[in-house]
Amino acid sequence: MTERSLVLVKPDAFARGLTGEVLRRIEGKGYTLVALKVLTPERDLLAQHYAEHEGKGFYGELLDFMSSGPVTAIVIEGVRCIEGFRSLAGKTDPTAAAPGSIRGDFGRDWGNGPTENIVHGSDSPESAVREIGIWFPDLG
Ligand code: D4T
Repeated sequence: MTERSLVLVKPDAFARGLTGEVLRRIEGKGYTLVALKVLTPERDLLAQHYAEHEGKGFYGELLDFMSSGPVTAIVIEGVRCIEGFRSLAGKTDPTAAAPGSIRGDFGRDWGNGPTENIVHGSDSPESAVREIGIWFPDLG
C-alpha cells in the first residue's frame, strides 16, 4: 500500500545547511516528494503537531527550539515510507542513533536544552494523516 509521511527538517538542520542532504537521502531511497515548503512555524501550529507531548517536561523547550528558525516541511510518498523514513532517520536520541542514519551521521547532544535531532518523521499512518492535515491543510 502506497502511503504518505510528514517529514520535518528541523531548525538545527536548516541552520547547518543540511536540508539538501536530507532530501538527497529521501530521493536516494526512492520515495517521491509530494509537497515541500519552508516556514518558521508558529507556536500554535507546533502545539497541534506536538499535542501528545503537552505537559511533559521538555514540551516548552521543544516548542522554543522548533519555532527558533526555518523548518522544511515535506510530504513523501511510497510503499511503507513511514517505517522506511524512520529507519533512515535513526533513533530519537542522536548520540545513540546508528552511524549511517540521518541522526547518527549529523546529530549530536549539545549538552543543554531540547533534543536537537535534525528531522521528524510520522510514526504511524494515523499520525501521518493528522500531521499532513496540520502542515498542508490544502493537500487532499
Ligand atoms: P519526532 O517526533 O521529532 O520525529 O521524534 P520522535 O518521534 O523520534 O520522538 P518523540 O515523539 O518521542 O519526541 C518528539 C520530539 O521531542 C524531542 N524530545 C523528546 C526532547 O526534546 N526531549 C525528550 O526527552 C524527548 C523524549 C525530540 C523529539
